[in-house]
Amino acid sequence: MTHRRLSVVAALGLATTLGLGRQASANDPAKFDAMFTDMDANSDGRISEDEHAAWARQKFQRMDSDGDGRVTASEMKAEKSRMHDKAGKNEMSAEEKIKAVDGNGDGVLSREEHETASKIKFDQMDTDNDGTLSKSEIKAGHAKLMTKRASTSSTTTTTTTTTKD
Ligand SMILES: [Ca+2]
Ligand SMILES: [Ca+2]
Ligand SMILES: [Ca+2]
Repeated sequence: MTHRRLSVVAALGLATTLGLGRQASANDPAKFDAMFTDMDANSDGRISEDEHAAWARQKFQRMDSDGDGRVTASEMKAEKSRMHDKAGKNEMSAEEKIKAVDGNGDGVLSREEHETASKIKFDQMDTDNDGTLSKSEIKAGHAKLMTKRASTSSTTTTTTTTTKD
């Protein structure tokens, strides 16, 4: 009797575990909340430009494991796996992320380049231009910025205008 009941409980437990396992992804809401709380130093529920800059600096320092003030693609990847952050299907690779903000094109992210990029990111995410980021602004912005823009090529089509006299 008791044996039978135990196996039913075990089967239910297994089903739940499997179901939850499939849900765990990079867009984990609990992970997002933790990140937001981390950024929101004064806990007012909004991220100011200073809070965002401070958080970005911290993130840079975490990624820069050898402390030389530059983040390579492999340092970026190592930090990602330390955080158990799996890349989304359409997420840019570390190389692509660096390339997007690599001002001098050396394939390495400098502290200044990271700072400039995070400032630009802040402005892009602040869609209502109130100088702070709400939770939903970050959520929307993060998803947009980290995803490969498939349509970029269409906007860069060269217009061949032949000027005739
Ligand atoms: Ca705040
Ligand atoms: Ca480094
Ligand atoms: Ca805003």
